[in-house]
Amino acid sequence: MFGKLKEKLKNWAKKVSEKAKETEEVIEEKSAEKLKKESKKKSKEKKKSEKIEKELVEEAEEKLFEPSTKEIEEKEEIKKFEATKEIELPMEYNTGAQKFEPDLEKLKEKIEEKISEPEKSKPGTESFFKRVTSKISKVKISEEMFNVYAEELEMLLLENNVALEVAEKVVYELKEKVVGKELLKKEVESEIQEAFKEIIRGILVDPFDIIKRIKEKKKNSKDPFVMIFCGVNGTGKTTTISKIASHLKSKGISCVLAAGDTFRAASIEQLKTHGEKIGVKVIANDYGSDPASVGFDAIKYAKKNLIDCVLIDTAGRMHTSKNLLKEIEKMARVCKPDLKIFVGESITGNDAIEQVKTFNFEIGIDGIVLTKADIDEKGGTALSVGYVTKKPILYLGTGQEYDKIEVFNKEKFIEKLGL
Ligand SMILES: Nc1nc2c(ncn2[C@@H]2O[C@H](COP(=O)(O)OP(=O)(O)OP(=O)(O)O)[C@@H](O)[C@H]2O)c(=O)[nH]1
Ligand SMILES: [Mg+2]
Repeated sequence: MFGKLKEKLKNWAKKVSEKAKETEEVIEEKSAEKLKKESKKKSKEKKKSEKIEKELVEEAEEKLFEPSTKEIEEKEEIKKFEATKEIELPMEYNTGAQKFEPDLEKLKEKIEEKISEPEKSKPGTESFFKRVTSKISKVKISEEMFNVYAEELEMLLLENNVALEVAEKVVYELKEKVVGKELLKKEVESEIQEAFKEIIRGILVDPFDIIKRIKEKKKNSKDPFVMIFCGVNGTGKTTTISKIASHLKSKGISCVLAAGDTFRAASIEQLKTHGEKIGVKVIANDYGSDPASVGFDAIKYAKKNLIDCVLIDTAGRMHTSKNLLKEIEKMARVCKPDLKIFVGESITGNDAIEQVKTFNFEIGIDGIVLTKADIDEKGGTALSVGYVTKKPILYLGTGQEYDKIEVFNKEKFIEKLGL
């Protein structure tokens, strides 16, 4: 399920992360190289200026008390004074006086030695290269680099049934999240995946709990909870109704099914067969009769028999057929359903997006069931169908059997995408 999108997103994140590492390494190495060169140049300049300074001092010593040398001399004196503090006083034995006396010659030598020692690196400067090296393990994804791969990302999303507006949103938000951000090298790929996760979380609409809604209605009213299912031909409406009724029954919620497809041959028998198999009553009328009245009859039956929930089947209709859309709008007016649920196929891609948009525009849907997710390799429809309508996916159909239905869960979906 959804394997293609999962694989493609993973590969893309890996590729971008590898590229980011490569590119940034070169940049950092370059800058390290540059810094080394600069530092060499500076130390050369420093040595040169020290040499000049020394010459100046010597010159100044020759020109004693000249005002121009005064400062240099003072500095030199301070240096000497500081050096004497660190030097142990050398002693020599004066045989004449028969005692040890300070060896002034040696002291002078030692002072000279001390002050000509190279200056120790100041705090902050010694960790400089260390800082550069630590920077090497961090990378930044540049805007230019991201743009190169953005088109590829958009294409792979579109190829995997993600609607254009959703693909554009993913690319835009990912750019906002990763471009220019300093990332640890080893974390680039996971950071991209984390960003994907967050974006997808924002795109998917939070589903509501149908069972909770049914129970709430039951608490406050004697009327049953009514759901009407619509969609184009063959998407799995009848099968989904049976699956949901079976699921509700297992949760202690009683149901009745309304055979509202009075148009397609054998549709009534099909629903009756399902009803028998799951042990749920089916209300039906003749073929060609008004589907709204079948729904109405089923609601009446539920009220009379204190049944919690009515699920109304409808004939498949193309989203391009205005007349048939009017018919379902009439059914909605008569039956006043608590939920109008669109049933679409996960595998249909962009067509499913167009269908759901039209049904939503014409009758205002409340939620979506995406069927055949078990045979959907791509996964993009599930990502987009809610976003374009701002309505939640409530269930995923994952097979032909009655138990092959999953309550839609955002986090599980993200997990299925391998993120
Ligand atoms: N693999 C798979 N097949 C499904 C799923 N849901 C439904 N089907 C199959 O899809 C086919 C059509 O299902 P129906 O329930 O008759 O579809 P429908 O929307 O009621 O069709 P019409 O009434 O003709 O518009 C059947 O063969 C179902 O078994 C699903 O989640 N996974
Ligand atoms: Mg049907």
